[in-house]
Amino acid sequence: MTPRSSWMHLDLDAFFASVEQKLNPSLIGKPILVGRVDPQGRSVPRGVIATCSYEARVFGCHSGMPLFQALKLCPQAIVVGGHYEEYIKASREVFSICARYAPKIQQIGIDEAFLDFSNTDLIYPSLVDIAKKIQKEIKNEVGITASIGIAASQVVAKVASDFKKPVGLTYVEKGREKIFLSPLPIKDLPGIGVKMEIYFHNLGIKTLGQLASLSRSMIEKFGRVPINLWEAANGIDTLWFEPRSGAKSVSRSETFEKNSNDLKFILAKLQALSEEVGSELRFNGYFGRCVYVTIRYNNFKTFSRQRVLPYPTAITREVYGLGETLLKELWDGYTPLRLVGIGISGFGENTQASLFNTVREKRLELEKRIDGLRERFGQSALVPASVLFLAKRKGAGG
Ligand code: TTP
Ligand code: MG
Repeated sequence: MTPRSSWMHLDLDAFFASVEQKLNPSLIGKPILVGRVDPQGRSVPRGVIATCSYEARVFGCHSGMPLFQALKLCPQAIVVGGHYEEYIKASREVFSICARYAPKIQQIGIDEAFLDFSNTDLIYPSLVDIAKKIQKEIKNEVGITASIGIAASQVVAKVASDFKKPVGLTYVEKGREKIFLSPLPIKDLPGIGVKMEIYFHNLGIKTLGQLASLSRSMIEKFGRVPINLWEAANGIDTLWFEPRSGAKSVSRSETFEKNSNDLKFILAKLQALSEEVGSELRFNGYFGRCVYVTIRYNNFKTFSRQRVLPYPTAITREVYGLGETLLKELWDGYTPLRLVGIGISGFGENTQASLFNTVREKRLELEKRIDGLRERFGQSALVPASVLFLAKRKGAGG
């Protein structure tokens, strides 16, 4: 039997927004923006939205758009706060459903994964049927929807999952890749970013078909254009998605409701953000070495500082510990801040470099157990004392 590669790419639809709709069914069918709300439930017109429901996309709203702009486009939209722990829980449930069928899963983000069905023709004569089953089980058991693309290569499967959203299912037969890609705008190909899109548009190249029809030597002359993007447009499979290459860093930041120069408040925010960063690290099995902190003053001037840990970590306490040091070095201590953020990059193996390994391993295990408890009983089940202080102040800055 000749080896046969078959990939499914699954991407959840309007993921955070769908989870919010599931948690509060009165939001179903309505335009919602996942942004921030104050303790009275009023929307906070600062910061950007993480995502929005498809009902809001009709008005032109999209991920990463400033909240005030999204509200201008769609004034009737309902703004809901993010429940990060619920997203992680839903994501785990989704990928455990995928694992019922897919022999191998390569997760590349919180809401997307490649399912490797290569050489499974004998057990699964129809991958379309399997994809339908997966979609149905996700809908029934998790209460949200997914779009799926099926193709012989990862890149085409990924483009296919995005082809008809939401609740899309697109199968691109082997040999028909080029025909499928041809009419699509070049930005639909992963790897073609905004800059390259402008570059091609200036040359009059708008579709993947136009890109594919250029000669190899012409592409080579462009120099700046990776040849494997042109090959992908031609249906030649040379693009490969490294497992977990989706994330080069994990970070969280928050714009305060009111600017604050209260160190206790700012550190409590930093701790809460570190908890989210740590939990995402552990969820994805990442270990990072380089911690960075960002602050933004009320005049929008933004500063960052980073430092490398002696060993890669996924321990919240270590991320926060270095973060606190960096924040104190970075901030002048009196000018009010508008935003604080923390992140970690430099992912590598969980090397056993320290003499205090067993202590660190135990701490990691403890934090993983806390993740599990939070997943079952909610984020507030176990809250560090400093973050509890935030709850008492109802999230307001000083
Ligand atoms: P995406 O899959 O890019 O978006 P989506 O699932 O909301 O919508 P689509 O139906 O087009 O797939 O991202 C998954 C989640 O990641 C998204 O729900 C929110 C979060 N996210 C951010 O927090 N910031 C961002 O800029 C983006 C793009 C996503
Ligand atoms: Mg998605």
